[in-house]
Amino acid sequence: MSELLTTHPYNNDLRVALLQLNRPKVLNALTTDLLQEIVDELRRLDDLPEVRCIILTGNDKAFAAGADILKMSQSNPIEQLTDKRMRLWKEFAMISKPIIAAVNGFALGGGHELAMACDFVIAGDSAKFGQPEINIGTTPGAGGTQRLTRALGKSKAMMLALTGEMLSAMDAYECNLIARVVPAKTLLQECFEVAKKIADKSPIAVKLTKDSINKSQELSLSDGLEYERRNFYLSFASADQKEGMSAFLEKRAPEYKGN
Ligand code: CO8
Repeated sequence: MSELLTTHPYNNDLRVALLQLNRPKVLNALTTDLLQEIVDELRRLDDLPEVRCIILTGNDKAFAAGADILKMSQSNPIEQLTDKRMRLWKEFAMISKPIIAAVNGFALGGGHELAMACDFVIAGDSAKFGQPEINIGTTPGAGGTQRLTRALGKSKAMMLALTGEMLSAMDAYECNLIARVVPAKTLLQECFEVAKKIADKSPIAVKLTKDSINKSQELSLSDGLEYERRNFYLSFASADQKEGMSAFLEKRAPEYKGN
């Protein structure tokens, strides 16, 4: 059976795709094969014009509890260096459609890094987030010192990564690591409502907005502002921009075609 369950469409809405990790016995621990499956599926969905937003989730107990420790324990530095895993993380970051991480239960180590690599996180109220690599004699390797520090600032990121402590969903929300906390039982439905809102927008504008915000994590403010302005200008080349503004002026709902 596949390690990745794909339900497409979600809730009979062709525009929202659900990807579900499926290694429940090991709390969705991430292997290279699973990461490859995730990336393959995301690329397929990125190419399907009807899909406007993607939800990535786990199960009630875990989004993902990290890289697979059994597999990792048998690994050596050269294997790690030559493994395709790091390329897969880069490919994950190249997906142009929005990806919402829907997190119930544990999002730890590589699992937390996977959630942070998504565009935003919505969590059930019993979710737990952390970088516990320090507990097993190693250090984060897929963004846990970089994305976490950008999200929380140095002091909180340092404390979390050095102690291996977990953050509750509410703590993660209060320090801006995640976008929303909802009752655990309604997590997917709440994510779907958010995904539908995104799906209603112009796919071109969504793509440009995602691109500009992601660039803000890497560029200086003046370079980022310049980048943003160019994406703003570019949106005016789309029929969707004409449709959006006409619909507003004509007091009707826009019909975006993604061109
Ligand atoms: N890898 C492999 N197996 C795991 C993992 C994991 N990360 N996490 C849990 N499991 C397994 C357990 O061994 C157990 O298996 P079994 O039933 O055969 O004994 C099963 O899942 C259930 O787990 P527990 O019995 O431990 O469940 P608890 O509810 O008691 O505890 C915890 C849940 C607290 C989440 C606990 O399982 C735990 O601490 N897990 C390890 C968390 C961790 O250290 N994660 C970081 C791993 S290192 C990492 O992610 C580095 C990333 C670098 C880049 C990533 C590239 C992919």
